[in-house]
Amino acid sequence: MIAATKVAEQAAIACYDWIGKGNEKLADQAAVNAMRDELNQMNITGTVVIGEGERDEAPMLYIGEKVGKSGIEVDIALDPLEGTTICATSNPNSLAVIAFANKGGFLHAPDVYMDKIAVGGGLPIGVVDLDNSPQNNLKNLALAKKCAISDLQVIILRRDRHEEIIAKCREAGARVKLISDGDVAAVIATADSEHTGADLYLGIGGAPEGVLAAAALRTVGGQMMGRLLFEGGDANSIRQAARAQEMGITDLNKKYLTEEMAKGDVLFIASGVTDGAMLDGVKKSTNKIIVNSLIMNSAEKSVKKIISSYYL
Ligand code: VTB
Repeated sequence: MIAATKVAEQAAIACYDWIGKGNEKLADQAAVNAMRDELNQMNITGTVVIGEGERDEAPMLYIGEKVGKSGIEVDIALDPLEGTTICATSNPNSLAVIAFANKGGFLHAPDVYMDKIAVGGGLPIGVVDLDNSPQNNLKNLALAKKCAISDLQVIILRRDRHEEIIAKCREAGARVKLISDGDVAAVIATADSEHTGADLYLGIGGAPEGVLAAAALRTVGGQMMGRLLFEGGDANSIRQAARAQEMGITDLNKKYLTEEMAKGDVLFIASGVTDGAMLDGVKKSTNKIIVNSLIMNSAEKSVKKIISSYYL
């Protein structure tokens, strides 16, 4: 587990020099290089199933890439820098993220959008549902949490496509927190709603990020639902649907539950790049660099926070 943690830590540290520098691409590249180098030090036979993109588009950490020296066979979902724009503009909640599962543990989600809903642990199964209205979800969540809807905070990506659900949540009386980017961090925040104030995540974001978020929620018994979106009817959406079918997805309209996106034993690690609700970002002093990580282990049912100092 220490080696696995170092993979995320080193990706986060590699971003340090790019925080606030306005260059998403170079920030991401630094994270990818560091994560790949560390992964290749591990005694695993790893296959990237959620990665930086298709082989011909992403030279490193592409879907299907083999990593590690050799050892136990694992599938890997990763995002070396989740929130490249956040990092480039020095805003909150960019993360280096990686998750490990047994072979076949992760949904092989193509790089399309996913409609998502997520809540943290300790709630009745099915308390919220992707197919319910925001009003009904908020009503049921308030009942389960024994609070008023006005006590609930919903996190939603600030996008035009979300205007309607934002309005509906506000009409129902909930508070809405709009974020510029980074829905993996937003979903993870629901796992610790007492501290983060995040009761519900709603909206459309990336499908690979959805699988990573599900991997995190597994440990705390959180609930997430996701449906892949192949909208538009244009050449691109048709190509994406065909690619999803190639990747083994037969029902393009399926509503995936947490365990269907990340099943079996899952180890999820996120290291903070910039300061956020759950994790502090990377800090540097004269002689050391400090990085904070969250380690969620579904087999142990444990969540650990590790602060590492690497001396320069
Ligand atoms: C989504 C979200 C990510 O980028 O992929 C978003 O899941 C991109 O959405 O967390 P748009 O195409 O609407 O800009 C993130 O916010 C950051 O990678």
